[in-house]
Amino acid sequence: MSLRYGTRIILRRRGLYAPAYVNTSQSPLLARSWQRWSSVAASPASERVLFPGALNSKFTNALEFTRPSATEAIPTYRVMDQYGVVIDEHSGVDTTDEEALKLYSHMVTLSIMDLIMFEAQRQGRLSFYMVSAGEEGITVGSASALNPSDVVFAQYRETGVFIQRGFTLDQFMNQLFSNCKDGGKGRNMPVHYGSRQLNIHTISSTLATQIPHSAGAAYALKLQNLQRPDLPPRISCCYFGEGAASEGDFHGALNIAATRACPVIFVCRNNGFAISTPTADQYRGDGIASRGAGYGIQTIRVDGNDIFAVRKAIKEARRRALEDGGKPILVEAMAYRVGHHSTSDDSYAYRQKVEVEDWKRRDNPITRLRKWLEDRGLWDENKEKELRGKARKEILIAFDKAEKEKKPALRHAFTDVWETLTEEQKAHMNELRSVIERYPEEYNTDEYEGGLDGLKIEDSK
Ligand SMILES: Cc1ncc(C[n+]2csc(CCOP(=O)(O)OP(=O)(O)O)c2C)c(N)n1
Repeated sequence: MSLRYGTRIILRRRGLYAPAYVNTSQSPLLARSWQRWSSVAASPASERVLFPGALNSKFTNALEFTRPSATEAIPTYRVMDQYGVVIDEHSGVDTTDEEALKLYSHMVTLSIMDLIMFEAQRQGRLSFYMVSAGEEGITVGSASALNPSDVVFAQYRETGVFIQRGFTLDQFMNQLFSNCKDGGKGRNMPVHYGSRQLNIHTISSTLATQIPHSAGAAYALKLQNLQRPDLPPRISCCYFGEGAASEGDFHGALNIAATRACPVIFVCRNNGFAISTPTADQYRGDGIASRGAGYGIQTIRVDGNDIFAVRKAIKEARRRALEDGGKPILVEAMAYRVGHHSTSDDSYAYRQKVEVEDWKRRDNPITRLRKWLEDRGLWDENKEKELRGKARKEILIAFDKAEKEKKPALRHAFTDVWETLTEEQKAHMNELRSVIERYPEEYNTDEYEGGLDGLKIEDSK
Protein backbone atom coordinates (compact mmCIF):
# COMPACT_ATOMS: atom_id res chain seq x y z
CA MET A 1 0.00 0.00 0.00
CA SER A 2 1.38 3.37 -0.86
CA LEU A 3 1.87 6.04 1.72
CA ARG A 4 -0.94 8.02 0.10
CA TYR A 5 -3.46 5.47 1.30
CA GLY A 6 -2.16 5.40 4.86
CA THR A 7 -4.00 6.82 7.82
CA ARG A 8 -3.71 10.49 8.54
CA ILE A 9 -2.65 10.98 12.13
CA ILE A 10 -1.80 14.08 14.04
CA LEU A 11 1.51 14.34 15.89
CA ARG A 12 1.88 16.63 18.83
CA ARG A 13 5.11 18.54 18.90
CA ARG A 14 5.87 21.37 21.32
CA GLY A 15 2.23 22.25 21.57
CA LEU A 16 1.81 22.43 17.80
CA TYR A 17 -0.06 19.85 15.80
CA ALA A 18 1.54 18.60 12.61
CA PRO A 19 -0.37 16.30 10.28
CA ALA A 20 1.49 13.23 8.95
CA TYR A 21 0.56 10.31 6.70
CA VAL A 22 1.45 6.87 8.02
CA ASN A 23 1.03 3.46 6.44
CA THR A 24 -0.67 1.60 9.32
CA SER A 25 -0.71 -1.74 7.52
CA GLN A 26 3.07 -1.94 7.98
CA SER A 27 3.08 -1.20 11.69
CA PRO A 28 0.76 -2.97 14.16
CA LEU A 29 2.01 -0.64 16.84
CA LEU A 30 0.95 2.39 14.87
CA ALA A 31 -2.35 0.76 14.03
CA ARG A 32 -3.04 0.33 17.73
CA SER A 33 -2.09 3.90 18.48
CA TRP A 34 -4.31 5.12 15.66
CA GLN A 35 -7.19 3.15 17.20
CA ARG A 36 -6.46 4.79 20.49
CA TRP A 37 -6.50 8.23 18.84
CA SER A 38 -9.59 7.59 16.84
CA SER A 39 -11.65 9.29 19.53
CA VAL A 40 -12.13 13.02 19.09
CA ALA A 41 -8.95 13.63 21.16
CA ALA A 42 -5.47 13.57 19.67
CA SER A 43 -4.07 11.83 22.75
CA PRO A 44 -5.32 10.90 26.22
CA ALA A 45 -3.69 14.09 27.54
CA SER A 46 -5.17 16.33 24.91
CA GLU A 47 -6.97 19.44 26.09
CA ARG A 48 -8.88 20.05 22.91
CA VAL A 49 -10.99 18.21 20.40
CA LEU A 50 -9.00 17.37 17.33
CA PHE A 51 -11.56 16.34 14.86
CA PRO A 52 -12.11 17.99 11.49
CA GLY A 53 -15.76 18.73 12.30
CA ALA A 54 -14.97 21.08 15.20
CA LEU A 55 -11.43 22.33 15.25
CA ASN A 56 -9.73 23.48 18.41
CA SER A 57 -12.64 22.98 20.81
CA LYS A 58 -11.58 22.75 24.47
CA PHE A 59 -12.76 19.83 26.61
CA THR A 60 -14.79 20.80 29.63
CA ASN A 61 -16.44 18.93 32.48
CA ALA A 62 -18.99 21.70 33.03
CA LEU A 63 -22.38 20.58 31.76
CA GLU A 64 -23.30 23.85 30.17
CA PHE A 65 -25.36 24.66 27.13
CA THR A 66 -24.61 27.77 25.15
CA ARG A 67 -27.44 30.18 25.81
CA PRO A 68 -27.79 32.87 23.16
CA SER A 69 -29.70 35.04 25.64
CA ALA A 70 -26.62 35.11 27.91
CA THR A 71 -24.43 36.51 25.14
CA GLU A 72 -24.25 40.22 24.32
CA ALA A 73 -25.92 41.12 21.03
CA ILE A 74 -23.54 41.86 18.15
CA PRO A 75 -22.80 45.60 18.25
CA THR A 76 -24.00 48.02 15.56
CA TYR A 77 -21.31 50.05 13.82
CA ARG A 78 -21.86 53.81 13.61
CA VAL A 79 -19.81 56.74 12.36
CA MET A 80 -22.24 59.55 13.24
CA ASP A 81 -25.04 59.73 15.75
CA GLN A 82 -28.64 60.54 14.95
CA TYR A 83 -27.92 64.27 15.14
CA GLY A 84 -25.41 63.95 12.33
CA VAL A 85 -22.45 64.42 14.67
CA VAL A 86 -19.37 62.30 13.95
CA ILE A 87 -18.72 60.13 16.99
CA ASP A 88 -14.99 59.63 16.63
CA GLU A 89 -13.39 62.70 15.06
CA HIS A 90 -10.11 60.80 14.80
CA SER A 91 -11.39 58.17 12.36
CA GLY A 92 -13.99 60.61 10.96
CA VAL A 93 -15.78 60.07 7.66
CA ASP A 94 -14.07 58.83 4.51
CA THR A 95 -16.18 60.93 2.16
CA THR A 96 -15.32 64.22 0.47
CA ASP A 97 -17.82 67.09 0.70
CA GLU A 98 -18.53 66.71 -3.00
CA GLU A 99 -19.25 62.98 -2.63
CA ALA A 100 -21.47 63.60 0.40
CA LEU A 101 -23.53 66.15 -1.55
CA LYS A 102 -23.96 63.64 -4.38
CA LEU A 103 -25.04 60.88 -1.97
CA TYR A 104 -27.53 63.30 -0.41
CA SER A 105 -28.94 64.29 -3.79
CA HIS A 106 -29.35 60.60 -4.76
CA MET A 107 -31.20 59.77 -1.55
CA VAL A 108 -33.52 62.78 -1.94
CA THR A 109 -34.20 61.94 -5.62
CA LEU A 110 -35.06 58.38 -4.62
CA SER A 111 -37.46 59.51 -1.91
CA ILE A 112 -39.23 61.94 -4.27
CA MET A 113 -39.50 59.35 -7.03
CA ASP A 114 -41.00 56.95 -4.46
CA LEU A 115 -43.68 59.46 -3.43
CA ILE A 116 -44.63 60.26 -7.03
CA MET A 117 -44.73 56.65 -8.21
CA PHE A 118 -46.62 55.42 -5.15
CA GLU A 119 -49.32 58.02 -5.81
CA ALA A 120 -49.30 57.27 -9.55
CA GLN A 121 -50.00 53.62 -8.77
CA ARG A 122 -52.92 54.67 -6.56
CA GLN A 123 -54.25 56.64 -9.55
CA GLY A 124 -54.08 53.46 -11.64
CA ARG A 125 -51.37 54.74 -13.95
CA LEU A 126 -49.01 51.82 -13.27
CA SER A 127 -49.72 48.42 -11.80
CA PHE A 128 -47.26 48.19 -8.90
CA TYR A 129 -44.52 49.99 -7.01
CA MET A 130 -42.24 49.51 -3.99
CA VAL A 131 -40.74 52.34 -1.96
CA SER A 132 -37.40 52.40 -0.13
CA ALA A 133 -38.39 54.84 2.65
CA GLY A 134 -35.97 54.50 5.55
CA GLU A 135 -33.54 52.32 3.61
CA GLU A 136 -32.08 54.90 1.21
CA GLY A 137 -28.85 55.08 3.21
CA ILE A 138 -28.21 51.35 2.91
CA THR A 139 -28.61 51.15 -0.84
CA VAL A 140 -27.07 54.46 -1.93
CA GLY A 141 -24.27 54.19 0.64
CA SER A 142 -23.32 50.58 -0.10
CA ALA A 143 -23.37 51.04 -3.88
CA SER A 144 -21.07 54.06 -3.52
CA ALA A 145 -18.44 51.83 -1.89
CA LEU A 146 -18.41 49.20 -4.65
CA ASN A 147 -16.48 49.33 -7.91
CA PRO A 148 -18.65 49.84 -11.01
CA SER A 149 -17.35 46.52 -12.39
CA ASP A 150 -18.53 44.57 -9.32
CA VAL A 151 -21.56 42.45 -10.09
CA VAL A 152 -24.77 43.24 -8.20
CA PHE A 153 -27.67 40.92 -7.35
CA ALA A 154 -30.55 42.79 -5.75
CA GLN A 155 -33.92 41.83 -4.22
CA TYR A 156 -36.38 44.62 -5.16
CA ARG A 157 -35.98 47.41 -2.59
CA GLU A 158 -32.60 48.50 -3.94
CA THR A 159 -33.63 51.34 -6.25
CA GLY A 160 -30.91 53.41 -4.54
CA VAL A 161 -28.25 51.01 -5.88
CA PHE A 162 -29.51 51.61 -9.41
CA ILE A 163 -29.54 55.40 -8.93
CA GLN A 164 -26.04 55.40 -7.47
CA ARG A 165 -24.74 53.26 -10.37
CA GLY A 166 -26.18 55.60 -12.99
CA PHE A 167 -29.52 54.07 -14.01
CA THR A 168 -31.32 57.09 -15.50
CA LEU A 169 -34.77 58.44 -14.67
CA ASP A 170 -35.82 57.57 -18.23
CA GLN A 171 -34.70 53.96 -17.69
CA PHE A 172 -36.67 53.75 -14.42
CA MET A 173 -39.80 55.16 -16.02
CA ASN A 174 -39.57 53.02 -19.16
CA GLN A 175 -39.40 49.90 -16.99
CA LEU A 176 -42.16 51.08 -14.64
CA PHE A 177 -44.51 51.76 -17.57
CA SER A 178 -43.41 48.57 -19.40
CA ASN A 179 -43.04 50.56 -22.61
CA CYS A 180 -41.19 49.78 -25.83
CA LYS A 181 -38.03 51.49 -24.51
CA ASP A 182 -37.82 49.23 -21.46
CA GLY A 183 -34.63 47.14 -21.63
CA GLY A 184 -36.69 44.16 -20.43
CA LYS A 185 -39.22 44.64 -23.27
CA GLY A 186 -42.09 45.06 -20.84
CA ARG A 187 -41.97 41.45 -19.69
CA ASN A 188 -41.50 42.09 -15.99
CA MET A 189 -43.56 43.65 -13.22
CA PRO A 190 -42.64 47.24 -12.32
CA VAL A 191 -39.50 47.71 -10.13
CA HIS A 192 -37.87 44.63 -11.70
CA TYR A 193 -35.05 46.68 -13.15
CA GLY A 194 -31.83 45.27 -14.58
CA SER A 195 -28.84 46.61 -16.46
CA ARG A 196 -26.10 44.74 -18.28
CA GLN A 197 -24.12 47.99 -18.71
CA LEU A 198 -24.21 48.68 -14.96
CA ASN A 199 -23.48 45.04 -14.03
CA ILE A 200 -26.77 44.60 -12.17
CA HIS A 201 -28.67 41.38 -12.74
CA THR A 202 -32.39 41.76 -13.33
CA ILE A 203 -34.53 41.66 -10.20
CA SER A 204 -36.47 38.49 -9.51
CA SER A 205 -39.16 38.70 -6.82
CA THR A 206 -38.93 35.01 -6.03
CA LEU A 207 -37.33 35.53 -2.66
CA ALA A 208 -33.69 34.59 -2.11
CA THR A 209 -33.05 33.13 -5.56
CA GLN A 210 -30.45 35.86 -6.11
CA ILE A 211 -28.39 34.68 -3.11
CA PRO A 212 -27.05 31.39 -4.57
CA HIS A 213 -26.73 33.15 -7.94
CA SER A 214 -24.43 35.70 -6.33
CA ALA A 215 -22.34 32.99 -4.65
CA GLY A 216 -21.99 31.21 -8.00
CA ALA A 217 -21.08 34.43 -9.77
CA ALA A 218 -18.51 35.15 -7.06
CA TYR A 219 -16.94 31.75 -7.67
CA ALA A 220 -16.67 32.56 -11.39
CA LEU A 221 -15.21 35.98 -10.51
CA LYS A 222 -12.68 34.31 -8.20
CA LEU A 223 -11.43 32.24 -11.13
CA GLN A 224 -11.46 35.25 -13.47
CA ASN A 225 -9.53 37.32 -10.93
CA LEU A 226 -6.90 34.56 -10.92
CA GLN A 227 -6.81 34.19 -14.69
CA ARG A 228 -6.66 37.93 -15.39
CA PRO A 229 -4.43 39.50 -12.75
CA ASP A 230 -3.92 42.41 -15.18
CA LEU A 231 -7.57 43.51 -14.65
CA PRO A 232 -8.95 45.08 -11.46
CA PRO A 233 -10.35 42.25 -9.30
CA ARG A 234 -14.11 42.03 -8.99
CA ILE A 235 -16.52 40.79 -6.37
CA SER A 236 -20.23 40.15 -6.36
CA CYS A 237 -22.57 41.95 -3.99
CA CYS A 238 -25.92 40.50 -3.01
CA TYR A 239 -28.81 42.30 -1.34
CA PHE A 240 -31.74 40.70 0.45
CA GLY A 241 -34.15 41.34 3.31
CA GLU A 242 -34.07 39.54 6.64
CA GLY A 243 -37.29 37.80 5.54
CA ALA A 244 -35.54 36.32 2.51
CA ALA A 245 -32.88 35.00 4.89
CA SER A 246 -35.49 32.51 6.13
CA GLU A 247 -35.35 30.74 2.77
CA GLY A 248 -33.18 27.65 2.30
CA ASP A 249 -31.41 29.44 -0.55
CA PHE A 250 -29.84 31.84 1.96
CA HIS A 251 -28.26 28.99 3.93
CA GLY A 252 -27.06 27.05 0.89
CA ALA A 253 -25.56 30.19 -0.62
CA LEU A 254 -23.66 31.24 2.50
CA ASN A 255 -22.32 27.74 3.01
CA ILE A 256 -21.08 27.29 -0.56
CA ALA A 257 -19.60 30.80 -0.56
CA ALA A 258 -17.72 29.99 2.66
CA THR A 259 -16.49 26.53 1.66
CA ARG A 260 -15.45 27.66 -1.85
CA ALA A 261 -14.03 30.97 -0.51
CA CYS A 262 -15.97 33.17 -2.92
CA PRO A 263 -15.47 36.96 -3.03
CA VAL A 264 -19.01 38.09 -2.26
CA ILE A 265 -20.58 40.62 0.10
CA PHE A 266 -23.97 39.56 1.39
CA VAL A 267 -25.87 42.70 2.40
CA CYS A 268 -28.90 41.96 4.51
CA ARG A 269 -31.33 44.86 4.89
CA ASN A 270 -32.97 44.16 8.22
CA ASN A 271 -36.02 46.45 8.22
CA GLY A 272 -38.02 44.60 10.86
CA PHE A 273 -40.68 43.09 8.59
CA ALA A 274 -41.25 40.46 5.91
CA ILE A 275 -44.48 42.06 4.63
CA SER A 276 -46.67 41.65 7.74
CA THR A 277 -44.42 39.26 9.67
CA PRO A 278 -42.33 41.11 12.26
CA THR A 279 -38.82 39.85 13.05
CA ALA A 280 -40.02 38.50 16.41
CA ASP A 281 -42.03 35.92 14.45
CA GLN A 282 -39.29 35.28 11.89
CA TYR A 283 -36.37 34.13 14.07
CA ARG A 284 -35.15 33.89 17.65
CA GLY A 285 -31.42 34.51 17.16
CA ASP A 286 -29.50 37.78 17.22
CA GLY A 287 -30.67 39.05 13.85
CA ILE A 288 -29.09 37.76 10.67
CA ALA A 289 -25.55 38.76 11.66
CA SER A 290 -25.36 35.96 14.24
CA ARG A 291 -25.73 33.43 11.42
CA GLY A 292 -22.48 34.57 9.79
CA ALA A 293 -20.33 32.96 12.48
CA GLY A 294 -22.19 29.68 11.99
CA TYR A 295 -20.95 29.57 8.42
CA GLY A 296 -17.45 30.79 9.31
CA ILE A 297 -18.10 34.13 7.59
CA GLN A 298 -16.69 37.46 8.79
CA THR A 299 -19.64 39.63 9.70
CA ILE A 300 -20.50 43.15 10.74
CA ARG A 301 -23.76 44.80 11.83
CA VAL A 302 -24.16 48.39 10.79
CA ASP A 303 -26.56 51.27 11.45
CA GLY A 304 -28.45 51.60 8.16
CA ASN A 305 -29.50 55.16 8.98
CA ASP A 306 -25.84 56.19 8.94
CA ILE A 307 -24.72 56.39 5.32
CA PHE A 308 -21.10 56.97 6.32
CA ALA A 309 -21.07 53.82 8.45
CA VAL A 310 -22.61 51.82 5.60
CA ARG A 311 -19.98 53.12 3.18
CA LYS A 312 -17.09 52.37 5.51
CA ALA A 313 -18.39 48.90 6.33
CA ILE A 314 -18.85 48.00 2.67
CA LYS A 315 -15.45 49.41 1.66
CA GLU A 316 -13.76 47.32 4.31
CA ALA A 317 -15.94 44.31 3.45
CA ARG A 318 -14.85 44.63 -0.18
CA ARG A 319 -11.17 44.77 0.81
CA ARG A 320 -11.58 41.66 2.95
CA ALA A 321 -13.64 39.85 0.30
CA LEU A 322 -10.64 40.03 -2.02
CA GLU A 323 -8.07 38.92 0.57
CA ASP A 324 -6.31 35.55 0.01
CA GLY A 325 -8.02 35.02 -3.34
CA GLY A 326 -11.51 35.58 -1.99
CA LYS A 327 -13.88 35.13 0.90
CA PRO A 328 -17.51 35.95 1.68
CA ILE A 329 -18.49 38.74 4.08
CA LEU A 330 -21.87 39.30 5.69
CA VAL A 331 -23.13 42.82 6.43
CA GLU A 332 -26.40 43.27 8.30
CA ALA A 333 -27.71 46.82 7.93
CA MET A 334 -30.47 47.87 10.31
CA ALA A 335 -33.15 50.36 9.23
CA TYR A 336 -36.86 50.30 10.04
CA ARG A 337 -39.18 49.90 7.02
CA VAL A 338 -41.05 53.18 7.14
CA GLY A 339 -43.23 52.62 4.07
CA HIS A 340 -45.79 49.96 3.30
CA HIS A 341 -44.29 46.75 1.90
CA SER A 342 -45.56 47.59 -1.59
CA THR A 343 -48.54 49.26 -3.24
CA SER A 344 -50.42 45.99 -2.61
CA ASP A 345 -49.99 46.35 1.15
CA ASP A 346 -51.60 48.41 3.90
CA SER A 347 -49.18 48.07 6.80
CA TYR A 348 -51.57 49.74 9.27
CA ALA A 349 -53.46 46.46 9.24
CA TYR A 350 -50.58 44.90 11.22
CA ARG A 351 -48.71 47.78 12.89
CA GLN A 352 -49.74 50.97 14.62
CA LYS A 353 -49.47 54.17 12.62
CA VAL A 354 -48.00 55.82 15.71
CA GLU A 355 -45.16 53.26 15.70
CA VAL A 356 -44.27 54.23 12.13
CA GLU A 357 -44.51 57.97 12.90
CA ASP A 358 -42.32 57.43 15.93
CA TRP A 359 -39.61 55.72 13.85
CA LYS A 360 -39.85 58.41 11.20
CA ARG A 361 -39.29 61.10 13.82
CA ARG A 362 -36.61 59.19 15.65
CA ASP A 363 -34.21 58.61 12.82
CA ASN A 364 -33.83 58.77 9.09
CA PRO A 365 -30.78 58.40 6.81
CA ILE A 366 -31.68 61.50 4.79
CA THR A 367 -32.20 63.91 7.68
CA ARG A 368 -29.09 62.56 9.40
CA LEU A 369 -26.87 63.35 6.43
CA ARG A 370 -28.61 66.72 6.01
CA LYS A 371 -27.71 67.62 9.61
CA TRP A 372 -24.07 66.71 8.92
CA LEU A 373 -24.05 68.80 5.73
CA GLU A 374 -25.66 71.77 7.51
CA ASP A 375 -23.15 71.59 10.35
CA ARG A 376 -20.37 71.89 7.80
CA GLY A 377 -22.05 74.86 6.15
CA LEU A 378 -22.63 72.87 2.97
CA TRP A 379 -26.43 72.94 3.05
CA ASP A 380 -29.36 75.18 3.86
CA GLU A 381 -33.10 75.52 3.27
CA ASN A 382 -32.67 77.28 -0.10
CA LYS A 383 -30.44 74.51 -1.44
CA GLU A 384 -32.93 71.95 -0.16
CA LYS A 385 -35.82 73.64 -1.99
CA GLU A 386 -33.77 73.92 -5.16
CA LEU A 387 -32.74 70.25 -5.09
CA ARG A 388 -36.26 69.02 -4.38
CA GLY A 389 -37.79 71.22 -7.08
CA LYS A 390 -35.24 70.13 -9.68
CA ALA A 391 -35.56 66.42 -8.83
CA ARG A 392 -39.36 66.58 -8.93
CA LYS A 393 -39.31 68.34 -12.29
CA GLU A 394 -36.88 65.85 -13.85
CA ILE A 395 -38.85 62.88 -12.53
CA LEU A 396 -42.13 64.25 -13.89
CA ILE A 397 -40.59 64.93 -17.31
CA ALA A 398 -39.32 61.33 -17.51
CA PHE A 399 -42.69 60.08 -16.18
CA ASP A 400 -44.59 62.01 -18.85
CA LYS A 401 -42.40 60.80 -21.71
CA ALA A 402 -42.49 57.15 -20.61
CA GLU A 403 -46.24 57.10 -20.03
CA LYS A 404 -46.82 58.28 -23.62
CA GLU A 405 -44.58 55.68 -25.23
CA LYS A 406 -46.16 52.68 -26.90
CA LYS A 407 -46.02 49.24 -25.30
CA PRO A 408 -43.47 46.82 -26.80
CA ALA A 409 -44.47 45.06 -30.05
CA LEU A 410 -46.75 42.10 -29.40
CA ARG A 411 -44.21 39.63 -30.83
CA HIS A 412 -42.01 40.23 -27.77
CA ALA A 413 -44.41 38.08 -25.80
CA PHE A 414 -42.82 35.20 -27.73
CA THR A 415 -39.27 36.23 -28.67
CA ASP A 416 -36.10 35.58 -26.67
CA VAL A 417 -37.36 32.37 -25.10
CA TRP A 418 -35.30 30.44 -27.64
CA GLU A 419 -32.69 31.89 -29.96
CA THR A 420 -35.20 31.68 -32.81
CA LEU A 421 -38.96 31.11 -32.72
CA THR A 422 -40.00 27.46 -32.65
CA GLU A 423 -42.72 26.16 -34.98
CA GLU A 424 -45.01 25.88 -31.98
CA GLN A 425 -44.45 29.52 -31.04
CA LYS A 426 -45.14 30.59 -34.62
CA ALA A 427 -48.43 28.71 -34.46
CA HIS A 428 -49.27 30.48 -31.17
CA MET A 429 -48.52 33.85 -32.74
CA ASN A 430 -50.81 33.09 -35.69
CA GLU A 431 -53.52 31.96 -33.34
CA LEU A 432 -53.24 35.18 -31.30
CA ARG A 433 -53.40 37.22 -34.48
CA SER A 434 -56.56 35.47 -35.62
CA VAL A 435 -58.26 35.97 -32.20
CA ILE A 436 -57.46 39.70 -32.26
CA GLU A 437 -58.72 39.97 -35.86
CA ARG A 438 -61.95 38.18 -34.98
CA TYR A 439 -62.68 40.39 -31.93
CA PRO A 440 -61.28 43.83 -32.83
CA GLU A 441 -63.60 45.63 -30.38
CA GLU A 442 -62.11 43.59 -27.50
CA TYR A 443 -58.45 44.26 -28.27
CA ASN A 444 -56.94 47.66 -28.90
CA THR A 445 -53.57 46.96 -30.49
CA ASP A 446 -52.87 50.63 -31.22
CA GLU A 447 -51.09 51.07 -27.92
CA TYR A 448 -48.52 48.42 -28.93
CA GLU A 449 -45.59 49.30 -31.16
CA GLY A 450 -46.55 48.45 -34.77
CA GLY A 451 -50.14 47.56 -33.77
CA LEU A 452 -51.24 44.19 -35.10
CA ASP A 453 -48.26 44.20 -37.46
CA GLY A 454 -46.09 43.91 -34.36
CA LEU A 455 -47.04 40.24 -34.44
CA LYS A 456 -45.35 39.60 -37.80
CA ILE A 457 -43.39 36.39 -37.66
CA GLU A 458 -40.83 37.55 -40.23
CA ASP A 459 -39.83 40.48 -37.95
CA SER A 460 -39.23 38.10 -35.08
CA LYS A 461 -36.09 36.11 -34.53
C1 LIG B 1 -40.25 32.35 -2.56
C2 LIG B 1 -41.18 33.48 -2.19
N1 LIG B 1 -41.99 33.33 -1.13
C3 LIG B 1 -42.81 34.33 -0.77
C4 LIG B 1 -42.85 35.48 -1.50
C5 LIG B 1 -43.83 36.59 -1.10
N2 LIG B 1 -43.07 37.72 -0.54
C6 LIG B 1 -42.72 38.76 -1.31
S1 LIG B 1 -41.84 39.89 -0.46
C7 LIG B 1 -41.93 39.01 0.95
C8 LIG B 1 -41.28 39.53 2.23
C9 LIG B 1 -39.79 39.63 2.14
O1 LIG B 1 -39.29 40.32 3.24
P1 LIG B 1 -37.79 40.76 3.34
O2 LIG B 1 -36.91 39.76 2.68
O3 LIG B 1 -37.50 41.08 4.75
O4 LIG B 1 -37.68 42.07 2.43
P2 LIG B 1 -38.45 43.46 2.59
O5 LIG B 1 -39.69 43.36 1.74
O6 LIG B 1 -38.74 43.68 4.02
O7 LIG B 1 -37.51 44.49 2.02
C10 LIG B 1 -42.65 37.85 0.77
C11 LIG B 1 -42.93 36.85 1.81
C12 LIG B 1 -42.01 35.58 -2.62
N3 LIG B 1 -41.97 36.66 -3.37
N4 LIG B 1 -41.18 34.57 -2.94
